[in-house]
Amino acid sequence: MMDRSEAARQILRDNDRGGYTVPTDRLYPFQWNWDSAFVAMGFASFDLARAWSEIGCLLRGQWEDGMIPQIVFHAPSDDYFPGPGVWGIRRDPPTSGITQPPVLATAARRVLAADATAEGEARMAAIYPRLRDSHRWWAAARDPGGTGLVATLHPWETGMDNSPAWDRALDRVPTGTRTAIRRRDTSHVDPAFRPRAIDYQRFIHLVEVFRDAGWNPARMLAASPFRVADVGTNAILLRAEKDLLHLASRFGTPEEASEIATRIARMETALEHLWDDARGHYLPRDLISGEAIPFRGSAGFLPLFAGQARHAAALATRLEEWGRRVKALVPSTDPGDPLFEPLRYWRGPVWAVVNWMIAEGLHRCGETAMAARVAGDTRDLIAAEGFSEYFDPITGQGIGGGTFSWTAAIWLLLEEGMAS
Ligand code: 9WN
Repeated sequence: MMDRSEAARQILRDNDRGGYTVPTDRLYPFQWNWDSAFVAMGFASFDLARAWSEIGCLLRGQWEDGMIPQIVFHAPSDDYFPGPGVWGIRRDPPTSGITQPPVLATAARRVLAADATAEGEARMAAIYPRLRDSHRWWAAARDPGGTGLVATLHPWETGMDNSPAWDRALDRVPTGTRTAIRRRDTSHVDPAFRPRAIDYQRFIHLVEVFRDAGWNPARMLAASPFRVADVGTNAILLRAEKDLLHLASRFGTPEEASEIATRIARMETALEHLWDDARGHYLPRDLISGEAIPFRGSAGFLPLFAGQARHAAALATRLEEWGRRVKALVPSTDPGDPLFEPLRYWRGPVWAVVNWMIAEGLHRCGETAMAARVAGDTRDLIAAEGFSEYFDPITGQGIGGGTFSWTAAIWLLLEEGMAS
């Protein structure tokens, strides 16, 4: 039998479509933004050229204003809805018109660390301006008021699509659509494990609002009936800004470095405002009502990934509590929450990528025992069930798509151990 690490490498090779990787065959036949960032880090452990090309292919989809889209449609496929026709964006390659959590600068820094050669430096020098522009886009398009928190306009942008965190905020989104909804996901995996029909109606309604706004960032921000400050996206962006700052000292100008440092200081302060003492967790905020969303999810641990150590001990205690209710950490929803559903996509299951970021963050913030536990649980799940899309935290069963690229990548990253 092939050893698990070789199997992980084989999945990345099998999901390669010529320079970029699909998340998994058929269910997701295009290149996804944050999936590719993790995949690039995974490739960096055995194929540096391929790690760089993963990033390069994703950047082929970058818009002139700096946005890196959620999906790049490099080649046609009927296996996924909504395809390029629904987005109606005429670009080459076609893309979707929203984004996803910005892991890319963090990934690029890690790939460079693995490729400390003149060639690696040259590749990074070419990529750095693109990363700089994408972070400027986040600030200009999603935080024009300079609050230190970026807005997310679609649940797909959070990467945690149907999390209970968005239930209330989504109530404002009408369910009517002009587009016929022809889902393909439910023919690839059990519909009980996927978002519901009504979720999709709202997801597509939002796409239509943005299409009507001509994909103009200011008009989208003003018109969107869904506008939240996602803890995950903001924490990942803060971490990415720190990695970009590191890169700027070698590939950018002093002015750029100070521009990034200014944003970092603002974000560090703003992220702490999402901490809720009574609930002992970082909570997302509904930016339309201005109120905190009283939901405890796995994203609430991600400020640790950004190096926010202030509440590390409290968060480790919370994980211990959750760990008494489940077999495997970290469920995407608090297992004591009535909305917890262990099998339905982002409403309960464990995701290896989120676990890796949480473990990395715990380690970075000095909670090394809990970091080892989260990393160990992740390895055990994959060792027992294979490279599933996600896992039932109660039983450990692997669910969703099999042979998943980012799960394979995380196996390889866990092999390398935690950054010191
Ligand atoms: C929509 C590819 C993506 C992940 C997301 C995950 C899921 C897409 C979908 O799959 O989202 O972007 O159609 O369900 O929620 O995090 O990037 O793996």
